[in-house]
Amino acid sequence: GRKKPLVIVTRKLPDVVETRMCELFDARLNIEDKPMSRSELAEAFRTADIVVPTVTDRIDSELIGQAGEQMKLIANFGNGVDNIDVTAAMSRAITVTNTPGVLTEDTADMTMALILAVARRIVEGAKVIPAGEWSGWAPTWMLGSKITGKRLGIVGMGRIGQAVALRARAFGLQIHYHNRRHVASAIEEALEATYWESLDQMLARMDIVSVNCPHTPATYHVLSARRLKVLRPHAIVINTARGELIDEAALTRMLELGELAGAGLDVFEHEPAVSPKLIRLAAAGKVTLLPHMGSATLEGRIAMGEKVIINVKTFMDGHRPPDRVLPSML
Ligand code: 8YV
Repeated sequence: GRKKPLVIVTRKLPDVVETRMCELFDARLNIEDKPMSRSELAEAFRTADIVVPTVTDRIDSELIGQAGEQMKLIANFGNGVDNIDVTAAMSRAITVTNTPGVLTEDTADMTMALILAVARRIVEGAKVIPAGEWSGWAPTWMLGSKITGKRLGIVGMGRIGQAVALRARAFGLQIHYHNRRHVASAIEEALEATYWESLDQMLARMDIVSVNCPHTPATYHVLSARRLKVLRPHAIVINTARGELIDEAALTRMLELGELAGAGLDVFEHEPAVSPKLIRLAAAGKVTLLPHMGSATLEGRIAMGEKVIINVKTFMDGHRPPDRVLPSML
């Protein structure tokens, strides 16, 4: 029969995904799950027909420039494609796909979890009993801030932003959002969501702000030092999207100075490095820090793998893969 395409997968994926990949493709897996070095990645691009990278692989123009003639598809295991120079891939006629839709709910759940954790001091509280430090209930101890009735401002009202809004509604939060455009009016009405064309004007009025947009050149530091200053001192900031969306140093400074009430961060500007200042703020109960776990469910990872497989298979069959990413989408 037809020669199976060589598919190089850069990281360890769930067993069921790897098994299926081996049935369908000539798949080269990463059994030890050590991230590939730069030269290993370059070698992959020289030899593979298809590469399946993750957020931890930087697929820049230099790497794409080294791709062999046979290299035709980058099937990202992940939704965000900020790790890939999509324009450079296009110019080499390499198709790029991602895995949208299947991590929406899990990421929105984690956003809600961080809102609750920060506002209700869950992480701080959870340390008390194991530390043997609980001497009993007291009326004014461990007081957080009420969620119900507060204003949530969502920056980026795509699939994940809308899923956050849906959850937040059930908690009695008032939904506000900034986006390039209005969402469909039926959705806006169902969520009783208020659209803000001006991000600054929205920020000035919010109790909680959650960023849920992709990281692109246009959204880099969308919460810049200047914009963070617009927030009121009781506001909390949540990020389950990408670290680059927020000026992390400026955010940290404001938290240290008490110019913001708290933050819940699942992503960072220089992952996996997290500044000692942020870690100190976590120890002081000001921020909750999670290690990029937003989409980390077994079901979600398997669904992401299935998406990758469908994209690869469709592409190999000579059709347009369902989750093709175009530079115009970024
Ligand atoms: C993963 C994510 O952590 O899909 C994304 O954009 O951030 C997460 O699902 C990662 O991207 C997998 O490559």
